[in-house]
Amino acid sequence: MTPHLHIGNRNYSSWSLRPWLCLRWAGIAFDEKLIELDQPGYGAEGITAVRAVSPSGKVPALRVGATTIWDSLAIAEWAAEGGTPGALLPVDRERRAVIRAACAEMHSGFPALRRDLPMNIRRRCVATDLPEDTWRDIERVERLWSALRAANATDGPWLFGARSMADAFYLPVATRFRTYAVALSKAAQAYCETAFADAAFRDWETRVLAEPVVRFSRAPIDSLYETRD
Ligand SMILES: N[C@@H](CCC(=O)N[C@@H](CS)C(=O)NCC(=O)O)C(=O)O
Repeated sequence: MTPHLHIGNRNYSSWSLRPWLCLRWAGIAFDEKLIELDQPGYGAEGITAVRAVSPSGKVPALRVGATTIWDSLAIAEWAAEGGTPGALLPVDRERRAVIRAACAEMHSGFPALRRDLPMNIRRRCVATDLPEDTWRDIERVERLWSALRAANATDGPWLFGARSMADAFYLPVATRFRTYAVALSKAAQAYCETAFADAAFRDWETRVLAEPVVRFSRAPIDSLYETRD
């Protein structure tokens, strides 16, 4: 039976993009079902259509037969275990653990970056007056990317040389830096360009750009920093 991935709006839902990329990169066939997030209950895990498919009231959720996997990291791990060997996690045990550490840091961290630079793939603006905690998050991402790129430069253009689960977890962050015109080091910018050229990401982005532009009404995602647009 083909797995169903329930996702939120492609323009905004970074948590949906991550496992979607992992499934694609792992070569796993799946159907996707989009749920509009700009609905009553948003932000309170109270959207009826989401609650019908996800016990946490949040997307993504992957339905596999009678099983529901309701978290992006768990879906990514499921894809790594059952998809093309090595597509998301390498054979080397320590390397796998470090990739998982990078994914876990994203999954459980960077609250200020998420608050002040929400994913908004189609938008371009300049973020101004960012507070100190947001800059700390940005600087940590830059340090992480630079260190990984320096260590893995000879193995390929992704964070760990070859493309891995970590790239799916940080690709939405690359789009945030682009959306809000965050200036990056040369190495970090080159990494972003690699990510933006990925065929699966381009497929997602093409679909974002083909959607009618409707401003999100239940959170100020489309109006942040508006006076400086
Ligand atoms: N830890 C979850 C986070 C999922 C999440 O926050 N999803 C957001 C959309 S990007 C959501 O469904 N929000 C609905 C709500 O808050 O009501 C994961 O990794 O999958």
